[in-house]
Amino acid sequence: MVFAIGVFGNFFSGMLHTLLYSIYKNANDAEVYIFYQNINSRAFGIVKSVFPRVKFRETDFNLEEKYQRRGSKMLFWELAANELLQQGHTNVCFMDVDTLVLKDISHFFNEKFDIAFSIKNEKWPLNTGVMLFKLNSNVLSFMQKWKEQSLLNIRNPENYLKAKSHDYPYGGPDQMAFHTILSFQKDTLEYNVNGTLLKGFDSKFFNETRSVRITEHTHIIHYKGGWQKVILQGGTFSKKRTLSDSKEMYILYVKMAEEALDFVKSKADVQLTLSEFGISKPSYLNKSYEVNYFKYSFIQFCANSEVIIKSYFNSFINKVKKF
Ligand SMILES: [Mn+2]
Repeated sequence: MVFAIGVFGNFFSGMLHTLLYSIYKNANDAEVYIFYQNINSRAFGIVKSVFPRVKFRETDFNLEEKYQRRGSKMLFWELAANELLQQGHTNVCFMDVDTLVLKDISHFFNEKFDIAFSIKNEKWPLNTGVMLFKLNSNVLSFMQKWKEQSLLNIRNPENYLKAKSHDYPYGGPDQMAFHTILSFQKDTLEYNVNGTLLKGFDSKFFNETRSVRITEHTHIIHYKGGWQKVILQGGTFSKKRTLSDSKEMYILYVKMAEEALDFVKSKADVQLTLSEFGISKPSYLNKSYEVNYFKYSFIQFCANSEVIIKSYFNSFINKVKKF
């Protein structure tokens, strides 16, 4: 099987070495393809050189155009699906870069489906961050249709607002498109779209987006949305995603990022720090990864105060401007 990952821009590229290392460590039989664009960091260059089995493919979409940029994931995925099938690959896991692989997932391909997606019982039931595809010409047509519908949602201002609104069950233009094409219904797991069989799996298996305990079912964790601030900016957690709910997953990520850094440094024989990947180990975690809650509360307090002070400052500036 193949893991296919699209990475656009320097910001998210910082998470790549940890993901690649997790695949190397936990799913070593898989092949890996990276489709990337607009990444020019030194760290990325080093990462490219230390995973010789990983295939890196630079794309040249017109990402200066904002609609293309917003739809970059679907552009990457459709291109990747076409190229991978041409090269004779059929079983492909497409995934975001903000993920970690904890276990081999190839056995999921024994199930009957053309496309496997994840669902959960929440306001936004679908999440397209990790999906499994058995590539064939039907599936490629599906992906083309899905890409086109996503780009339509991006270009249509009304749909774009709906796609991101908390009042609708989508959480993004490509998820909205997927919803529409399937005529998705919460309690239906199997769909047939022009001969393509789509099957929903509980998100706990290969697209765990929630802050929960890691179990024997957890194969891939998807550190989506609110996590990125935490991981990439060493920040603090929110009311919706608390430190106590997230602790196990967060410590796993920080440990894996450090282990991955050591691996990269030893292979490339260069000096490199986690901060070059935009990742920081927070000061409230000690050497053995225990949380110092006193420190954490203080850091959270400072972060909140900063927000409050900034908003006071901005309103003050605005008043002065008006005056
Ligand atoms: Mn993601």
